[in-house]
Amino acid sequence: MLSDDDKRLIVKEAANRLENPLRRRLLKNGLSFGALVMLTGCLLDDHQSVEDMLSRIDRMNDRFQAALFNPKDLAPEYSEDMITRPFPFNAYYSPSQIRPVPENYFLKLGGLVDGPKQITLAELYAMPQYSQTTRLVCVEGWSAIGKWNGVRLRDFLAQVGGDMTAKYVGFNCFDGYSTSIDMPTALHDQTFLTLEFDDQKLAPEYGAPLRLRMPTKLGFKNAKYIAEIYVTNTYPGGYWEDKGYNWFAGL
Ligand SMILES: Nc1nc2c(c(=O)[nH]1)N[C@H]1C(S)=C(S)[C@@H](COP(=O)(O)O)O[C@H]1N2
Ligand SMILES: [Mo]
Repeated sequence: MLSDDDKRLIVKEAANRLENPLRRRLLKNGLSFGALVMLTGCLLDDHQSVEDMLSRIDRMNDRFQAALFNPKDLAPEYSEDMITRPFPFNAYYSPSQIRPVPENYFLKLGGLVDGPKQITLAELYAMPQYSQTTRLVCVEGWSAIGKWNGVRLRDFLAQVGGDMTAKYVGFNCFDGYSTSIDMPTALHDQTFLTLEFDDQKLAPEYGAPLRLRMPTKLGFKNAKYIAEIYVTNTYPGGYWEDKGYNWFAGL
């Protein structure tokens, strides 16, 4: 049997895991032990069921954010005189550890894709090009405005025969990094595979030769040095997501 103290601790931990906007919604009405049991369908009578409940809360955060995401809402665009120079570099390692990607670069394709299994940079440049001047927001507490040019991921998926009814698009990177996004975000107007930063070919620190850029998601979802893109219905996770960062990571 759980003591009242145990129950209080469990509710507290659950509340900590909740992220806005779900957090605001649930805490407004007071989050009780009974409400948690009902909400997650977990009995909360042993250690394992508490763990299950907490991971269900993580998925609930994602679902709630996904439900609120309006694929037609555009993130703000800025004028070019507002671009942050120099633009910050960030990765899970220091700048001295940046390694150039292979010279004979090509992008691999995997999963639910009908068309080619690989794509060259020339083929990417041949697709319709768009530009965005938007703010990149890092969870570590900084943000910066930059200009990125490239192709819409939506156009790209159409061209390579990606299954746009699938749930996820995953990204594997040359530096061992990985991330994944929901299909509605993949199809959003401002979700780009970018080839240029500040009207120049992407520099090594900013993800050369190809990076994902989405102003509707936190910085860590914006994969640099993309080696492979795959389409899947199996939850792919990612480098930070597997360490407990919120997967949806919407802005
Ligand atoms: N391949 C790869 N992509 C990555 C990262 C990384 O470590 N490796 N870091 C992410 C994080 S946490 C942020 S904030 C942005 C930073 O992009 P920037 O270096 O262009 O500012 O890249 C994201 N994409
Ligand atoms: Mo970040």
